Amino acid sequence: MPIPSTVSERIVVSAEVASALEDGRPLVALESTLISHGLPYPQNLEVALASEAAVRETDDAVPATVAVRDGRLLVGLDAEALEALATAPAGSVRKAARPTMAVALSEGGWAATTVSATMIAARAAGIRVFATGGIGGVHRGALAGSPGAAASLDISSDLEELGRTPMAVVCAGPKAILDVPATLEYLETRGVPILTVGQAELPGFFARSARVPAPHTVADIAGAGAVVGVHLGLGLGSGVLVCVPVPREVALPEDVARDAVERATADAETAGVRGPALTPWLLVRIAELTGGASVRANTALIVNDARVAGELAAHLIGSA
Ligand code: PSU
Ligand code: MN
Repeated sequence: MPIPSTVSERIVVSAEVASALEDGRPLVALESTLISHGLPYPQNLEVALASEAAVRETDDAVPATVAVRDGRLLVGLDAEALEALATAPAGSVRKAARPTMAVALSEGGWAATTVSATMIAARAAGIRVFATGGIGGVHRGALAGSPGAAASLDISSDLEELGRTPMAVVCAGPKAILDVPATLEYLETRGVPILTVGQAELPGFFARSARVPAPHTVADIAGAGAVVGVHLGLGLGSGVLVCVPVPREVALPEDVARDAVERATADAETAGVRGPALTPWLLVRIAELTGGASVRANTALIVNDARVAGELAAHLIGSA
């Protein structure tokens, strides 16, 4: 029987990422599910390229977009690979998370990595900072169904990964489609510090505020870097969530975001959408309901997170 290959043996690191690792330069992992499942073409490709450029705004910082291809975990994609992922026909790219990584690796072809799968690959490659748009979490209705419906127990594997993989994950808050207070409780239970940069309320993904107090606020990215450095140094095993609000000029007003999320959630229930298809379905529905404004917010917040992550990675190695 052949010896199964480990995560490390399956990793293919691009030449640029490999030399950045060797030279001790700041590195930022980027995920690929938001390219294949989170945003429409061409915004998905624009955001993938702009995120890489945003990481590079910090001197010496190098982006490493992660995806699965033909049984390999790629860490660092070139422009051609990004385009292939962004233009693949709907439904042809799998969504690889911790529970679906083995299937994605055994089937051949492309798979996009979610937060959980990207963290697994980034850790094995030696990368400590990762930027995404919004993490997955406890879905509304996960713990208690609406009258007549059972609890779905749909809790993203992103949360378990944050509990067990030491890495800083920069986001604009848990996705607004979630039960945000329950998501915070889950992260607390799993030992994940949640740092919000520059404001007292937790960022609300499409909106500046989730209308939930931030568990802890740091003044700026340097302040976040200091806490992240201590947390990772302690070796507790868990990750750290760093939340930065969506840029003001494209943020959705809180009531607009809330109404769209509530309507989309009700529509998903009526349509019977559940499981891994739910998050992408809701994002598409919210885009329709907001006339595209949610997509503008989503793309801007992803790029902003990548820029912040580049700075954070530089602080962590003491070069900024
Ligand atoms: N951030 C975005 N858009 C996305 C995602 C994050 O702005 O589409 C993806 C991430 O890959 C995250 C996933 O891990 O959504 C969560 O999916 P689920 O709820 O099925 O675990
Ligand atoms: Mn799920």
